[in-house]
Order: sequence, then C-alpha cells, then structure tokens
Amino acid sequence: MSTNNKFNFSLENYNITNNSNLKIGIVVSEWNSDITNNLLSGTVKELIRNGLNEKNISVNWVPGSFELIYGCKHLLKKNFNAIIAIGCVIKGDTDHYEYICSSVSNGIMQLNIESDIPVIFCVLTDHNKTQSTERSGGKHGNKGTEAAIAAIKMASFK
Ligand code: DLZ
Repeated sequence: MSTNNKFNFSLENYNITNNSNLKIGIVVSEWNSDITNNLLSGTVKELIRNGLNEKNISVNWVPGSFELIYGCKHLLKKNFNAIIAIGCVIKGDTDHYEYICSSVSNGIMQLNIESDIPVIFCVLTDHNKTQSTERSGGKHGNKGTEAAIAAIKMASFK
C-alpha cells in the first residue's frame, strides 16, 4: 500500500470489479441546503462515475444534521451495501454547534459499531460558510466525492 496523507481516490487496494449492483442509501440534511445539495450532487456523480446504477441510489432528506442519526438508523434496516450521511454544521453565536457536531459524530460512530453496514460520515463541521463552500465544490474539492469513494471501498470490505 502506498503512503498517502490525503484522501486516496484509488481503488487499487480493494478487490472491486463491478459496482453496478451496489445499493447505496443517502441521508441528507436540509440545513445549509446550498452546501448539502452540492455535497449530494458530488456524491451521486462520483457513485455513477464508478459504475453504480442510478436506480440503486436512494436519497432521503431530513430536517437537520441532528436527524441524520435517526435517518441512517432507519436505512440500516433496508437492503443497502453502505449508507452515506450528508450534512453541514456551521458555527454560530451559541453552543449549539458543539452539541450538534458531537451528537452527530457520536451517533454515526455508534451506528458503525452496532451495525454490519458501513455508515460514511460526510458532515462538514465548519467555522464559517466560506470553509463549507471551499469543501463542497470549491478549492478544497467536494467532500461528497470522497464520501462516495469511501462508501464503495467499505461496501467491498469483508
Ligand atoms: C438548530 C441547528 C443549528 C443552530 N445549526 C445547524 C447547522 O448548522 N447545521 C445543521 O445541519 N443543523 C442545524 N440545526 C438543526 C439541528 O440539526 C436539528 O435539525 C434541530 O435541532 C431539530 O432537532
């Protein structure tokens, strides 16, 4: 395995031959929807670019990032090979940011511990809108693209 301190887009370390039957469930938050829509479109485009069939990608909206946990928990009962949680939490004037960030990351972590199906964390936790824009199709790429590749890699994990 080659060394890499950035996200590795290559599938070379995985035994992946055909993705056309992979089923991916996506849960996406309506809060900061200009950002989450860009993350979603980056995710879906990358899944399709890697051979997934559009009809095997299920997109499910929830009100905010806090609800991603419930949404993912629900999708885990369906027949998906991986779930992707998409959200964007931006720091405001109160402590809400800390509570939501820690709840969502802990909640998604817990689902990964308890379930046999991987849940991919595509939740931006940013200090301001500029940081979110830069990570949802801007100068730092689109984290949705990384989430799609992570989902494909983890779906093949045996
Ligand atoms: C309430 C709230 C706040 C202040 N900020 C965000 C945010 O930046 N990103 C996000 O996805 N959701 C936010 N929410 C909404 C909560 O996630 C949740 O939807 C509500 O607290 C209702 O449970």
